Amino acid sequence: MSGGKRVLRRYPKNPILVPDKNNWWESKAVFNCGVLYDHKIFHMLYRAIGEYENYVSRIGYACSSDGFNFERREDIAFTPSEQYERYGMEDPRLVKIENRYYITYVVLSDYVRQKPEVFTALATTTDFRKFTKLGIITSNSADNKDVVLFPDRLSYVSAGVKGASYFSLHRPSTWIGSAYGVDRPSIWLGEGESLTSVGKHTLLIKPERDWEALKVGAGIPPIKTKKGWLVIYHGVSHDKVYSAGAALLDVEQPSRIVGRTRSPILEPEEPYERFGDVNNVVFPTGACVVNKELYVYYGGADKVCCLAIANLDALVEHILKEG
Ligand code: BMA
Repeated sequence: MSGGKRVLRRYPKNPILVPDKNNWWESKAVFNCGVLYDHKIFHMLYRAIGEYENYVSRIGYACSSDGFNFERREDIAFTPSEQYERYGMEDPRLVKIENRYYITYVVLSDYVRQKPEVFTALATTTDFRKFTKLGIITSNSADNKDVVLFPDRLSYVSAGVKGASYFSLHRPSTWIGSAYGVDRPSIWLGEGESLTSVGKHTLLIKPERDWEALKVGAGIPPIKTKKGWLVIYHGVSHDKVYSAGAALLDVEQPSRIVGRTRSPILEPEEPYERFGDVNNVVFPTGACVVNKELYVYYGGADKVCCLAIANLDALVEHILKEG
């Protein structure tokens, strides 16, 4: 048993959200949820599947006062309406920036070319009822998903002038080869003047161990701790097992990694993680800190939503100890 498994513990009553057979658009699978804790309410947006023929994902909303028991809204919260969303909206990640909630979500699109491609889009809301869609934020031909935004702008001084940048993590799958310095899809740090334009990209986390050998992708939006930005990401092994690892980035200079786990902090073990629409998947997409505890929300086997909890300080120490 790795040390990480003792740090992040599954909620014993997992899964916390399962498909609802009586509601067509979420009758087959509900998974990969973004969760945000604000004013004592846990807001959740989750990916929902209602049919396997076209496998179009829609997004549902649920909320909770304790983080365990979620009450869902009957109607689809956030539905494909734009040309670029017509094949579905997947894996919402939630973050609050300057009093607005922002959602990054994956879209499968053929609007740029004839063949469907993977992009990430951005939307914003203040009440989880009315959403404003801000369009695609990733570049063409990069096959880019797992985009998470940092919750704060970070200040800098350049040539004596003060400024602040928005940061994100993203995973451009086609950025591999000698020109990119990496041979497997990796996590990059994006920096830009606004949330919709990224001017600078830095290679951040690339696959290093067997459990993440095939590719890595950011999971939760980074969380600021005293020892650095906490990043929880997924890694995929050669036999397509999705596990979760963690890293810490320097608070002021997030391109500097100050710690990273060698072994997963969570890997598929329970039946709801091993058997589903895609077997052997734990896929973290949301997290919140409540009374020094870190609640990590993740998808189990592309079928259900689950929760695991760690003491935040203990997890940070574990990451620093691992290297
Ligand atoms: C990734 C995404 C996730 C999914 C995972 C496992 O590429 O599509 O939505 O949970 O694969 O199938």
